[in-house]
Amino acid sequence: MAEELRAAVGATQLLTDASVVASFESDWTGRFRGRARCVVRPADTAEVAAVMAAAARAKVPVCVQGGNTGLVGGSVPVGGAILLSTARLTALEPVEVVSGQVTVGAGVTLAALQRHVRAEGYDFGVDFAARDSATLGGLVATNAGGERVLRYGTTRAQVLGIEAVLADGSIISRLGGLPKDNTGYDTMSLLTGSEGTLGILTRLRLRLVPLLTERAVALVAVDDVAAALSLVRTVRNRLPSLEAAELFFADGLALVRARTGLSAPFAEAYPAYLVLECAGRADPTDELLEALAGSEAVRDATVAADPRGRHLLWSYREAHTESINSAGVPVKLDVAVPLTALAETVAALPATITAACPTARPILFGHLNEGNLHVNVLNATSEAEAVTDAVLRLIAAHGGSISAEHGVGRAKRAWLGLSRSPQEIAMMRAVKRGLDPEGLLNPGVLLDSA
Ligand code: FAD
Ligand code: 2HG
Ligand code: ZN
Repeated sequence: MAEELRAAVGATQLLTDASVVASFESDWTGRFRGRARCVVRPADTAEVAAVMAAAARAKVPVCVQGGNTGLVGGSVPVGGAILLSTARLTALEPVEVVSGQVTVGAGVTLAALQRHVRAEGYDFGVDFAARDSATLGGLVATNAGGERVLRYGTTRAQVLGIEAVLADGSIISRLGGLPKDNTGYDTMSLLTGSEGTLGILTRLRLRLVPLLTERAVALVAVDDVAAALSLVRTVRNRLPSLEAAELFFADGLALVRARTGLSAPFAEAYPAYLVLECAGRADPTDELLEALAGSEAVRDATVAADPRGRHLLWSYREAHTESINSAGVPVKLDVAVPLTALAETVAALPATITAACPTARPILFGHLNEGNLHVNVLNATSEAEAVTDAVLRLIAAHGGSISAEHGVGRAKRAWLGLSRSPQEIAMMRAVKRGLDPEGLLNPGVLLDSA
């Protein structure tokens, strides 16, 4: 096996030293840990295919890892799998200006893609705080959402083509970038969000959006979720340039301030806060100020249009994940409910969580317009399963999804049946069996290995 892997990627790209391999064996949050037999770092699709063919011959599982910023344990190897790192799949092809598309390697980070396409007057429709490490392969494999879904949709809406290696080592490649192409089943969409269980993504053809440099960000204090929803409705109706509406609460703000040293945004403390961002060809600041002035939901607000000021206001929101982790390893859940049930769900969550674990300290925040809540629970590691079960059942009872944007991974596999019917799960299993009959790709992620 080692000989074949060495032949596939070259001796220097097969890593077997235990201390080096160990750095690939745990996740960003510190919640998941596994074991890999080795790490391989292929340079292109052909090398990935050679690795997969060797693994298939030896019936050894392969775990795919991009930036390892995933939050559901999907990039952590188990059972002595080969860890395939996409760190060297970093080709950035020239932007095709006429179509507003680009083809990139799966290991390109989101920040590198942003720099590349912004130089040509384009932007990418998905953005979030892990941009410096998260890779495009990871974004597509998890169908990442982030902060601009309100305007541009999730990663799936940006994917126009994929090159990937299947479990038997064969290659599928469709990078032509046709926005309209209804020829049979949508295989690209199937691979999107498949969390490394159906194929290893090696190259991606992406749709770009116009680069909008005139931006205004508002940090707004509100009383509660109902007020936040009413404000977003008002702003959205008046300003089609709205692209982000992010929600957090007083306890999250306190954690962020303790971690970052940021000052209080307002003289008074409020129960809830929204970050709103508008972007266009003309400076949207006046329009945004007018919309805020016209809404009774606003208790206080501050607006910035210059890059430093905008970055500062975003920090109150984007520093949540890191600040929570610095206070302890949380039980981390990513869920969505219909907007009509959001206020009720937010009200019910703390009691539901403390009933499952009396010491628990829940921190909620999220992407308001999609009803996407990030439920982080500190001081609850010993009761992680009970807390997870209680939260996910509450979400399902409100017609929600147990997995909004981070995926199922290893973290939520056992609760899949709360959001998908037995018939749909049987269909997923049939697809997995058809494409990966030996269960070699990311076993135990999304579906159990059986
Ligand atoms: P990894 O963590 O390496 O892998 C994630 C999953 O994708 C695994 O199952 C892995 O096997 C699979 N995978 C990775 N690359 C490939 C490939 N080339 N082919 C096949 N499978 C592959 N997510 C959001 O959706 N929205 C957010 O707003 C958001 N914010 C975040 C903020 C912070 C601070 C952090 C730490 C994470 C955040 N995330 C967010 C989660 C995470 O960044 C995303 O899920 C991201 O898409 C993962 O990319 P990655 O390269 O790190 O993937
Ligand atoms: C975000 O929106 C990410 O910042 C991370 O999806 C969420 O830390 C989390 O729970
Ligand atoms: Zn998020």
